[in-house]
Amino acid sequence: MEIKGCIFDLDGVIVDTAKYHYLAWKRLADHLDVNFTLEDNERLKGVSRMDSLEIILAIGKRKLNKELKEKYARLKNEWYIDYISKMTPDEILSGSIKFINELKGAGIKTALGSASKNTPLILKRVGMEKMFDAVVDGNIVSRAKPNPEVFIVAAGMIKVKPEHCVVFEDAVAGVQAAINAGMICVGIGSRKVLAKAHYIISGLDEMNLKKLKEI
Ligand code: B16
Ligand code: MG
Repeated sequence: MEIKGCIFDLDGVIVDTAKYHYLAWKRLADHLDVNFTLEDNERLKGVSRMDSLEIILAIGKRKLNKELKEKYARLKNEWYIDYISKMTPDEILSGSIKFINELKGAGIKTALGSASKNTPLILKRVGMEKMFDAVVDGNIVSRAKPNPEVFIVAAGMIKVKPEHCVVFEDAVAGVQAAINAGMICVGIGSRKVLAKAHYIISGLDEMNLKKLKEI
């Protein structure tokens, strides 16, 4: 297979914002009297904001009407924005910039494919707003991973057919979205969790052009 495009998830692949999502969700869970643990937080990775709230409510066996759900999702996001507004380029995960520049040098197109509506703010804070040939996020697409929409739209924007794209993902829902898009998926994390990924690494610092071509 000839690789012509690489699509990167944001949270967990380029930056570690999962810790900030956790702090903000934990604060909301405490407020709602729901016992929410770090282990529970794993289930929220790659999942949309409203679906994440639904998971937390299910954990606490709580039921809320639509207005209250919207209110709490907004509140969580305000707290989350307080955290990410203080992010710096030091928070870019190791190996990301080096690998993306290597791809560019080889003429391989790059795109970002994230569920987060806060993608523009995060990219700005870490100084990566001009890094990718295309950015597709939760403001552009409406169907959450594992729906493949985010990756299909990204491939369209960089004008590469899905079968020539490789996706880098850290979440179960994201790996499934890449597979649903008909793309090769490199999972970032553990083989046990990301069982469906075609290849597993622990972070982009383990990846380079030579390895990519051997996949
Ligand atoms: P927001 P990714 C995802 O980002 C996160 O992994 C997930 O935990 C979060 O709920 C989702 O974005 C929505 O984020 O509330 O900022 O719109 O992994 O797809 O880059
Ligand atoms: Mg992710």
